[in-house]
Amino acid sequence: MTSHYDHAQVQEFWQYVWERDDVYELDDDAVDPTYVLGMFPYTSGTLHMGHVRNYAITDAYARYRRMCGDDVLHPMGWDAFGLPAENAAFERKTDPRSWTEACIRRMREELETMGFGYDWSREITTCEPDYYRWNQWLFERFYEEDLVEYEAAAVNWCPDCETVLADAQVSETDGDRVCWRCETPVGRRELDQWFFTITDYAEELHEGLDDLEGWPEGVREIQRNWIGRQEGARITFDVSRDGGGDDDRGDASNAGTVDVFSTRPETIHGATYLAVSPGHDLTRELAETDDAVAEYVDTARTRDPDEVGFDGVETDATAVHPLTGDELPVYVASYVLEDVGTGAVMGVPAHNERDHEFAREHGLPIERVIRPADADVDVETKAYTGEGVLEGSGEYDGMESEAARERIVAENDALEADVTYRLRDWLISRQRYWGTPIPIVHCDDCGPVTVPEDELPVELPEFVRTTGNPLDAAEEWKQTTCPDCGAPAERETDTMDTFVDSSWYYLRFLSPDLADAPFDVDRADDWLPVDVYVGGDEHAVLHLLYTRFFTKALADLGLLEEREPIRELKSQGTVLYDGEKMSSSKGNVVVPEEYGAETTRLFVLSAAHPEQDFEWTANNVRGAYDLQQTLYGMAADFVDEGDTRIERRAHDDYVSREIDRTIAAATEEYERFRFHRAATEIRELARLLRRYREYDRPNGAVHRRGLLTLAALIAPMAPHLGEECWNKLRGEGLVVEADWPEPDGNVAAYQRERQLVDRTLEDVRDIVDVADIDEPDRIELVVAADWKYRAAELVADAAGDGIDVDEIVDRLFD
Ligand code: ANZ
Ligand code: ZN
Repeated sequence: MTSHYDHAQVQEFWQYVWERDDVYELDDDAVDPTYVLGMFPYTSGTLHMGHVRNYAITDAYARYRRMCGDDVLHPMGWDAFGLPAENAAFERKTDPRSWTEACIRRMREELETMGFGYDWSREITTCEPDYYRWNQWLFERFYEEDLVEYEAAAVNWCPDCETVLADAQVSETDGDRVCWRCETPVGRRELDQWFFTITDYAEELHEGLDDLEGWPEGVREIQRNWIGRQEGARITFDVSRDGGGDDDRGDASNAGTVDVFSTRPETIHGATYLAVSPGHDLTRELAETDDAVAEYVDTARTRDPDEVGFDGVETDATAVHPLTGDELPVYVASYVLEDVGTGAVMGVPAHNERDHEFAREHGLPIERVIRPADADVDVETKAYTGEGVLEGSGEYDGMESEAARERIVAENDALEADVTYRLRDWLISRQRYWGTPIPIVHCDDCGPVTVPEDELPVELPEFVRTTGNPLDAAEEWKQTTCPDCGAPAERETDTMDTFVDSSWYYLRFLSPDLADAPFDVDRADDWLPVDVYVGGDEHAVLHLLYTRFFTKALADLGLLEEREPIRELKSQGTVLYDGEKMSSSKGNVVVPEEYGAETTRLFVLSAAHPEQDFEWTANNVRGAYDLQQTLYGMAADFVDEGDTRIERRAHDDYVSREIDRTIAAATEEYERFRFHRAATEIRELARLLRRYREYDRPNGAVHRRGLLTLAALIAPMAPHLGEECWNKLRGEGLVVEADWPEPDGNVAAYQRERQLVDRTLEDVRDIVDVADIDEPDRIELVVAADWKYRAAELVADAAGDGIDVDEIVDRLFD
């Protein structure tokens, strides 16, 4: 008789028991617990398949470690600030807080349905003043440490709504960038905004990547590119102005010097012009007296920053080549980026593609100074950017470019070795409501002043519906007095980028209720870093880079010992559906009604390695469902049958050793996050145990141990099923709190023996052509003391009459 596994009832029951017994709560006194974290979800209102996979992975690992005897920290919280809540509130005539709270309730329920084992006593929600006050507090500590800057930066501006638009609020219509609400073409505007100077840590962020051995190389490479460390030289050019080109005025004024950054300083003899960005100091100076420059700067500024053309304007300034003394024209050009390097370049058209384009456009000379190995290369048509031998470079002629690169820098005062980074400072200002208010008061006399610590948090005022930033409209909230001089002053109305919230949330889980600090520093020294962090690889840069930056900054503030937040990082692959990324719009497939929530977990874990993409198919889900039914049915049958054999025979030893082998193999797979392979081991053992039972009346102790092993091994992936089987077999205790199984015997010795048997079997089959030997027969064969002889006998049997067993044995063992 088989009992049906009623998943709904089973899930509900064990979830109740776990909660009643607080099994997932971590004691604050724990010493160095294993910290397992999944990227906390944005409170969109519903879990999608990516979340389920993410959290199934962390949950399985957390449960595995717990059964291994570790204290485990496995918390959950909500990334609750951000524009979507504000938009939803605007559209649904509610407010972001109510909307977000409703989302959290629903999502928490969904997580609970899945049976994930979180320590909910540590739940955090970033939009709560209890949480975001620490964003403000940290902002102020950063401010004191000069990690905060207030500078003009361009924003998207809708002239009709008179409001700043986030990038996500800019739509593309026929190549035009328009406002998402009124479809007016979007312009650019300069506003003073707040930055974290992450670039102060560029070198450490770059260098530290080499040591992050627990991170996927792909993610490290993305960060490396993002940081964009480049070695090269800073080269100083004297620049002078010829006041309009009229000789008789004779008042050429010295405009000073311009530094350029180049990764190829050895090409300096090929420089035929100098170009500065529209935002460069020299440009500003030139624009005062040169209308053409002023006009060019105006048009360049309103343009979309992403579309780089090779337009530019020649100026009346002249640069002196520091090595040859030649005079070079100076241009203002928008392809020279203001915040890259020094915001100025020496133009080497023969060896740099962009300079080549610019030179062609403006009729500038192209002078080859590196001879490529391939004589056919013509730098008039295309820049040659490779290495080669120097020519047209005076005393450096004939040198290899790589060697000359260092030499030229070492031997000339105008050149100095330098490093630049592509990484920009982190603009944290958002002209939106639903975020952490930046704790600043603007005073006419004192400038920006930080809000005193004892006045934190600066809480958000009530939400009002407006097209612009509701904080601008909150007059009463905005008007305040200057903390320094007491004069009337206005609050900063920018809020923080939500990536600030997620940069340190992993720390808040250590002591979520702490009232006088963002986190308990002693516990942080003890519990950190995060041992395993799992999430989507779309976070390879922003979030994961900001978190690293925060950790280093906090260490420099004396709050942390660790300088890296995450030891091991796992980026989970995508769940596909008909070849596309699975999304909520594909229907409610997260929790298939007929199979139950746990089937989903088991399926996403057993389908593929966590880092691999896989296809969601009804068939494969069915496979996970069947495994559940099988394991449950086996435990139920065992209990129902009762009557078992006590005496022990040879093949019982075989099964016993197979149980040991499975434990060892599955443990290894769990260690390496290869849950899909652990599932395969489990399936195989289940198959063996079924045949064991069919073969003969099984030994009760061996059989029971096998079934308990299955319950324990499946429990991290399918905890409800694990509990149900465990409970059936033992009648007491929880599998979540059970010890991870250990082999009874010597697995290594047994492995060798098994290999030997397999090889012998093959040999036998080489001699006598028979079909595959059945598993039950093999069981007997393997466990028998005189197995070699019996192997031969068996094969002979299978092959039929006329074969002499002794002859086979002779041939096998001589
Ligand atoms: C002269 C030179 C000669 C360069 C040469 C390269 C090759 P990539 O090209 O990605 O390796 N650069 C420096 N500052 C810049 C700015 N503000 N805006 C635009 N371009 C800038 O990046 C390094 C090169 O980018 C630098 O090396 C510089 O051009 C250019 F045969 O200097 B090079
Ligand atoms: Zn003041």
